[in-house]
Amino acid sequence: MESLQNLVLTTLDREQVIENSIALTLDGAPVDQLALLGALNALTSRDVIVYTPIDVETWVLTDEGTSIADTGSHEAKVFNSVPQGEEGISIAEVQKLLGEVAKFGQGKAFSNKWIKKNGNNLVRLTETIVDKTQLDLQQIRDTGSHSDAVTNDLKKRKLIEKRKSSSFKVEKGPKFTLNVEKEATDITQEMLKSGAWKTANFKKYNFTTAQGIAPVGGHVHPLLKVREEFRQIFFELGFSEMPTNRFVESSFWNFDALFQPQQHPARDAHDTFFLKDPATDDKLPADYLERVKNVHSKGGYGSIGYQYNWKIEEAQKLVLRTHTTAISSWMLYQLAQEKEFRPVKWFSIDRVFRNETVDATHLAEFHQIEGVIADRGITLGDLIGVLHGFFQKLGIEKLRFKPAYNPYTEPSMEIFSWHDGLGKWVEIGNSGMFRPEMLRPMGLPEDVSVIAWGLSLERPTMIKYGIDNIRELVGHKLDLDMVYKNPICRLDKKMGREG
Ligand code: FB9
Repeated sequence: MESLQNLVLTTLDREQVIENSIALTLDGAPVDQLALLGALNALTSRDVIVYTPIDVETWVLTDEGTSIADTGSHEAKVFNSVPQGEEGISIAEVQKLLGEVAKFGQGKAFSNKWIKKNGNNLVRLTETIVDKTQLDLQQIRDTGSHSDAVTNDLKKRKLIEKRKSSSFKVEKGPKFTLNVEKEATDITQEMLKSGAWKTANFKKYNFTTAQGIAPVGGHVHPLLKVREEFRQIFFELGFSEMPTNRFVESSFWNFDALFQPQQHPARDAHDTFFLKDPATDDKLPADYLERVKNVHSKGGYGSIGYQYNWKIEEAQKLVLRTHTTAISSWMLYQLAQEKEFRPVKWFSIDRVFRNETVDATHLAEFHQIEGVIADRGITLGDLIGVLHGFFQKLGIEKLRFKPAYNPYTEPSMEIFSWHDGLGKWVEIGNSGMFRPEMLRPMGLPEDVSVIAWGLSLERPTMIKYGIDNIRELVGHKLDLDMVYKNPICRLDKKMGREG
């Protein structure tokens, strides 16, 4: 910046005025006008100079235009490839010699009456030519201008384009001087100590043209945007959120309390992540644990149980929870400890972990969305009605239910919705009524039943944002631009038809 300031001052001192700064050079190279503007503003702020912008539109050559200005036009090259004499040269030969140039130059060479067809050959109509296109382009390269007729033709042929160049006329200001003192931009410790701050020349704040730095804020991940939409839907339906901030769970709450037998394959290390240290949790409610042990091994409440030797060691093993239903079971147990039963509508949306084979749409973890309703005498019909109400909020009108199996619900149903795009029914979740073998040992009253359902957060999110591979949505290879730029999420009516 300073060398530019010196260049302006010495030029003004020598020539009194700079008619057009486009002519200025520094170290033999044209001066960048944008950089020069910074120097001019600095000098203007102390009335050393005054300047007026000169906005000029000039013609500049495109890459193809530059090549023609250097080596001749396509039509001239076609003419030069045709030998003197009546025989001429075959059209095929010219195309072999010149390739694309022949295609572009032949027509113009005909219209210039430089060549003509003779059967399959081209023959010359004149001995010499003037390559006007090349000459016109060289003039534009040198002067930036030409007649309208020429510039219109060359623009149409994409050989030139218009460019606006900003430059400046610069004159001496009322306080013109060659000895411009460097402006101070900060008060330093030295200045304070020496007292130089008293006479220092401080640069004025530029509140008019300074480009502020765009504040970089945080960005919400699409999964969390969709989670928020689902949270609002549950709140609208009168549900309260369960406290799911517990990824590590005992096998007791994750499996045994849900009447999931200890030899169930889902409890195998191939399907579940077990912790090494700490490996177990022995702080489990002894009386409830005894009732769970009995219902697994001997049955009860009308059930024959699984008739196996239930082991507390299995129940104490710590795992990464495989479903948020571990929290639902803990919450229902807490509810059963209250003096008086009260109906509840709970939901949760949080991460769960499964030791599964990963693929394009499945990772070893996903977010489970779960709804739970406990009340006296509610039935499967209530569950179906609630599911219609819930999915209607997502714009999904057509549901079908297919009998299924879950260890902890009976009956259980897979939930299907009609997918317009695919023209078929697609699975969108799972549901059921918690078994008595799960609820009764908790101490819930005989007439209380609990309906529940679940789905994943990733599937609707991938559909909403048109993401095919789960690794584009989560993981260390995520394109953060996607997080910064993805639109807000509204799970509106059309979501169902796309979903
Ligand atoms: O989310 C799933 N599919 C889905 C959901 C929504 C959607 O679009 C939006 C509505 C507009 C599109 C698709 N599924 C469940 C079905 C499949 O994707 C399935 O392949 C993957 N499932 C996960 C489990 O896979 C290991 C999705 C996840 C899932 C499955 C079951 C539950 C929760 C999540 C459950 C439960 C449950 C049952 C009874 C009681 C309590 C909880």
